[in-house]
Formats: sequence, structure tokens, C-alpha cells
Amino acid sequence: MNQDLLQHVGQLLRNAQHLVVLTGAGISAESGVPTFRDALTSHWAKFNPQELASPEGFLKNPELVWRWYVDRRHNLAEARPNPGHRVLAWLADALPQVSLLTQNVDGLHQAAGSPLVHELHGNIWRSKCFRNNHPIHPELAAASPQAPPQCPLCGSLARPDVVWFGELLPADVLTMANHASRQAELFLVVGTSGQVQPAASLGYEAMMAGAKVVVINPDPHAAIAGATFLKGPSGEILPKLIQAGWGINPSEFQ
Ligand code: BJW
Repeated sequence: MNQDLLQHVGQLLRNAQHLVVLTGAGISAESGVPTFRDALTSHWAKFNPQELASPEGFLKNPELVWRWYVDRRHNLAEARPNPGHRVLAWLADALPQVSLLTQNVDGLHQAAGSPLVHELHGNIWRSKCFRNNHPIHPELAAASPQAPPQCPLCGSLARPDVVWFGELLPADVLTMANHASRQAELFLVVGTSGQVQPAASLGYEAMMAGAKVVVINPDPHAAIAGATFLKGPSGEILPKLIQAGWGINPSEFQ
């Protein structure tokens, strides 16, 4: 990694009045959580997204979809935040204004101590009913690992409270994300392939409004034209940026 570039971005971070961060599955990869599109180990390398992450797929085979999410929750219960999550939580205290936008549904930013997390694609730990979005109590959801239980209020099937393909993102979260992106001075894009809309447009929106944009990802395909690209895993790069900006040893975030 180019040390001058790390120093430069570390200073940008240190001086940022309003930092906006957009995270994707890659920030949780070092916590052992599979990404969606990486070859071999990702979810979509093994499963068809239309079958598992769409309303049509759920209606076709609710048991299959429900069990996939039960398995993912089971695996996530073992996952712990990594240095990347911890750096972002630390920044919330260190800078005047930080807006954390995540596409992740895993709750690891909250587990790391980030005080306010704007979840664009929902949260896997919550369930709601398919027809009316009635909240489903976590105990009712956990008591039925093989098939979705029925909603006590309307009888429709329970589903995870996440955003599937073809569904609208929560309007309040998306409005906030658009607003923050246009106000950002510095915008970090961490661990996302940038293939899923509308989240993928936020960095461009920020750039159009005058923000400096920095992408952190091991895969150069994730680079954005006009943005600074830092190649590497976020659990390594983010602590190095704190070292460059504040002189804090990266081991503090281990
Ligand atoms: C590391 C790392 C390390 C590895 N450190 N990095 C405009 C044009 C075309 C299509 C559309 C459009 N507008 C809307 C659409 C349709 C659709 C869409 O975008 N489709 C595209 C795929 C073509 N969007 C939607 O349907 C959205 N709804 C919507 O827009 O409503 C209005 C509308 C509907 C229909 C038409 C038009 C308008 C909803 C999107 C919902 C996405 N849902 C999912 C599932 C969530 C629930 C669950 O978890 O099960 O969200 S799909 C999946 O993708 C998940 C993720 O949040 C999302 C993004 O993935 P992410 O995070 O980028 O992961 P990966 O795997 O792709 O990338 C990981 C990256 O990490 C890689 O780059 C690695 O290199 C990197 N990495 N290790 C740092 N250690």
C-alpha cells in the first residue's frame, strides 16, 4: 500500500467535518460472514438470488427461504465485529459528524458500538409478516426453524425484515442517506461491489455534490471513476488510516 496515499487519506479523515460511510458485505468478511458476489464462498456462488432474496422466490418456496435465513442467523450468532467495524465506531466519537449507512443486515456495526446505523436493507434479526409488515416477535420466529410461522394478527406468513430485490428501501432511511450523501465532505465506500441500486448511487451523488470519495476494497473492480482507491481488506486499511491521521497504533482496534 502506498504510504503517501494512506497519509493523505488519513489527514482527510482527521480534518473531515462531515464524514459519510457506506458499507457493504465486505466489511463483515473478516468476521467470517459470507459476501454476496465473491467467487466460491459467497451466497450467490451457491444459491440463486431470485429464489432466495425476492418476494416471488418466497411465495414459490417459503420454507426454503425461511430456512436459509435461519441458517444465516445461526452462523451470524458466532460472528464478532472486526477492526474495520471498530474503527467506524471509534470515528463516531472522534469526528464532529459521522453518518454510517450500511447495506448489511448483520448488526455487526451496532455490536462494535456504532451509535447510529442507517440500515438500507433492513436487519436479519427482525421478522415481519409478508402481507402487512406486522412485526413478528423474535421468540415466535425462533420457535419455528423449519417453516415460517403465521402472523398472530393477520395469519400471513412471517419473513425476515430485510429488503429483497424489487422491493422499496425504507423511505425514511433512503431519504436520510440521500441527504447525508449530498452534505458529505468525505465519503468512504467500504466493502461493496457497487452493483445494487439505489445504494450504489450514493457515492456518485456525494461526488456530484462536491465530496471527496474514497473506496476501500481488495478488488479493483470496485473502484469508482474520480474516487481515490485504497486496495485491501477494510480490517487492515481502516486502522492504518487512523494511524496516519491520529498516530494511534492499529493494534488498538484488534
Ligand atoms: C472486501 C473484503 C474485505 C471482500 N474488506 N472489502 C437500476 C438499474 C438496474 C437495476 C435496478 C436499478 N434500480 C433498482 C434496480 C433493481 C435492483 C438492483 O439493483 N439490481 C441489480 C443487481 C442489477 N435493486 C432493487 O431491487 C432494490 N430496490 C429498489 O431499487 O426498489 C425500486 C425499484 C425496484 C425495481 C426496479 C426499479 C426500482 C432493492 C435491493 C435489495 C438488495 N437486497 C440484498 C439482500 C438483502 C437481504 C439479505 O441479506 O438476504 O442486499 S441483495 C445483496 O446485495 C444484499 C446486499 O446488501 C447487496 C449489496 O451487496 P454488497 O454488500 O455490495 O456485497 P457484494 O458481495 O456484492 O460485494 C462485496 C464486496 O466486498 C466485493 O467488492 C469484495 O471485493 C469486497 N470485499 N472482502 C473490504 N475484507
